[in-house]
Amino acid sequence: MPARGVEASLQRGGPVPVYSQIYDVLRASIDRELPVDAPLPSERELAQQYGVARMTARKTIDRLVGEGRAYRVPGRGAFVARPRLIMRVALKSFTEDIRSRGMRPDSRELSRLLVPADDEIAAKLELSPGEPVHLLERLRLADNAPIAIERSHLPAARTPGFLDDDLVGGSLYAVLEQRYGCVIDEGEQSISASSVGARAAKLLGVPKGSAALCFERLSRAGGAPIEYATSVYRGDRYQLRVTFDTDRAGR
Ligand code: 16G
Repeated sequence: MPARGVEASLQRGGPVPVYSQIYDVLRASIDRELPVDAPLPSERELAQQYGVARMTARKTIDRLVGEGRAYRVPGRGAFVARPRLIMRVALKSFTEDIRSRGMRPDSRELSRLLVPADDEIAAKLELSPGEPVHLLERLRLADNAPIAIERSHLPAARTPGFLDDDLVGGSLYAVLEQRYGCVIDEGEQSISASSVGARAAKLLGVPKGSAALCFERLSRAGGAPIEYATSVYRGDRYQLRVTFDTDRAGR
């Protein structure tokens, strides 16, 4: 584990949030030094050692747990997890994904707003509640058929002028890269089964209650969250493709 005094090497107020820097230190320890089932520092220890709020320490551990690099035992803390098979879901944009299937992607914008982040969105984007975020909601189409409804939340501080952007070519990721210099290089995605509600059914052109896949994706650029998105995909039109890999070295 990092020696005491390491907090001096944290860069506060820089482009990489303190939370991400602590995560990097812990992850390096897990990858290089710590055996399976070794205890990780407690939230209290991390908070003291790095001079951060316990909430920040908890988020760091949460991320390691979410990635399968650590596991929690109630009342005892967090421990190094056994390496596991990882399904790599490529961080493709909708545009790239649909093109790679030989179809033509398109979008219909449903709303674009500047809103204060609620507690959940703020936590995901590592903002304080109430900080401004851009919300973009789109109906996504492939060969003119509705496929998904996507709601993207972007930190407004990193995307100034987004409300006026014309989203040339329809790709959000292209705009993030070309206009804001944010290249998405890391992310987490969870997928769950669901059914479509009345509004989504109408937009997607399917009966209410039809099967759907729900995606939740947090994407980072340069270590900091740039997009938190929730999407509902038609279960009858969309099949998820993943590549399968034994991720032993890069746990
Ligand atoms: C993907 C992402 C979505 C992102 C979009 C950007 C999922 C479930 N969602 O659809 O979060 O906003 O790509 O696509 O993978 P675009 O660059 O074509 O707008």
